[in-house]
Amino acid sequence: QPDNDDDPSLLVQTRPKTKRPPLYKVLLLNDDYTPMEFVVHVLERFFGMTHAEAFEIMLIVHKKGVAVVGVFSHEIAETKVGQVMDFARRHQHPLQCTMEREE
Ligand code: NFA
Repeated sequence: QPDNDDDPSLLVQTRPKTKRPPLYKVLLLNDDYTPMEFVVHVLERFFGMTHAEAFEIMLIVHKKGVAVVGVFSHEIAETKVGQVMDFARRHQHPLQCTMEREE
């Protein structure tokens, strides 16, 4: 039998690798036309926020240009982005929602 006891390339893995799947930030972007109340409604409807929470986050987006409105698995994040974009388009508002992998 070959003896690999002194080959360092075969002995480097010490920790068990239990890599978790990446998470994705869902971002809401400001624009000049979408009504504030519509954005508040979106945050209540699709992100489970109370009216007060939704109003607070809406104002952050309005003032800073963008905010993270939730962090999800890839599949859930894609669903949220799609729901917001469809809802905005159906109401003819230019509201933009995107997702970004967390570092
Ligand atoms: N800036 C928009 C307005 O003044 C409100 C808004 C907030 C739009 C957050 C998009 C996102 N009507």
